[in-house]
Amino acid sequence: MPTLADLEAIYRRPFFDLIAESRRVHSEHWHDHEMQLCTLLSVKTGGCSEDCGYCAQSARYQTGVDAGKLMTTAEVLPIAEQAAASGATRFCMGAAWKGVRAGDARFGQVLDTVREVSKLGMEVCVTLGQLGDEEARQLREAGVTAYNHNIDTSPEHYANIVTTHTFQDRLNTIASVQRAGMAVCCGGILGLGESETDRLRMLEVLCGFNPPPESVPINCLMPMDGTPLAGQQPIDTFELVRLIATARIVLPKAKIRLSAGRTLLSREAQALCFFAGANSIFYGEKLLTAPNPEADEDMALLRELGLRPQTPYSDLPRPESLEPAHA
Ligand code: SAM
Ligand code: DTB
Ligand code: SF4
Repeated sequence: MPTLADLEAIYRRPFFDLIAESRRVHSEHWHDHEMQLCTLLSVKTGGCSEDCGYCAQSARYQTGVDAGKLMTTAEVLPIAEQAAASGATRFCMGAAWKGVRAGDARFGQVLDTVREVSKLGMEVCVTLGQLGDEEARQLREAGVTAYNHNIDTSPEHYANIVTTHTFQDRLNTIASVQRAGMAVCCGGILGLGESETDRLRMLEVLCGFNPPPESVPINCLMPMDGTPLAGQQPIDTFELVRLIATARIVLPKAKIRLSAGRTLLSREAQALCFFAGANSIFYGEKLLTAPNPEADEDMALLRELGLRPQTPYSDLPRPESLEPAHA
């Protein structure tokens, strides 16, 4: 397991040496020309009890995002079908909740939705906040492939950003997800006023997971009006590429997702991130509340770079319900 000093040494290498090495590691573990395309849907938007300082969906800040109701299965299904038809390989549903409890009617509704969406052939990811072993077991049984729960920053910086739950709460949820046998999707945000060392500490924590995360979203802060972090400056592209390259080297089997913030990056900056090892993006014109590049712009960029969408489940066990029936 790399120490912080190991991570610093990798991260600080001359830029071209760093990205040449991350590209080498990438080619050893992945099909060079594949990109995972994940579509996001906010199934329950806004009104969240938590005070995450970057988030437009916290009820504590005047962001202009109103609290919505949980979408029904019938509302979600056509959107998921459309995502599958336009080439998405993973469908990720997010809810602005502190967490979920087994037996709660709204959690039951999410389970029903997962059961239906998982029949469409895409990988199914959900991000619902904190959970325990029983909730994780039920999600797994309903057909969830991966659970997204980010640590977001270093353990040292976390309390400057969120006070309504702790870094340890995040780790506890991730441990329940792992015990249930779901893949863990866990990463963070750059641009929260953290130092480069904080970013590497975040990677150090991710490297300590057993097993390591299946996917690692790297979000660039989308500054949200009304939140405490509304005035943050965008992060430097070379710092972003260095972090992606370092993540690729130390987490060779994880999908590295260039997540929120691509609307703030040029096509060339995105290409550099892909070269350095990012092999997954959010696909579709909306994230949860924030904008994302248009789907046809992204398809054009992939074509330009000679990249193609990754087949669902190409590196994960396929659920029984999707196996071809035996005669
Ligand atoms: N409530 C759940 C939770 O906190 O895990 C799920 C939804 S939450 C919006 C999922 C993730 O989105 C956060 O952990 C954070 O990494 C990312 N995110 C939220 N707002 C963001 C922003 N303004 N810019 C970049 N990433 C953001
Ligand atoms: C993740 O790491 N990024 C996504 C997903 N997991 C759920 C969310 C990005 C949210 C960006 C801000 C917004 O849309 O409100
Ligand atoms: Fe709520 Fe999640 Fe936003 Fe935090 S990041 S305020 S927990 S929706």
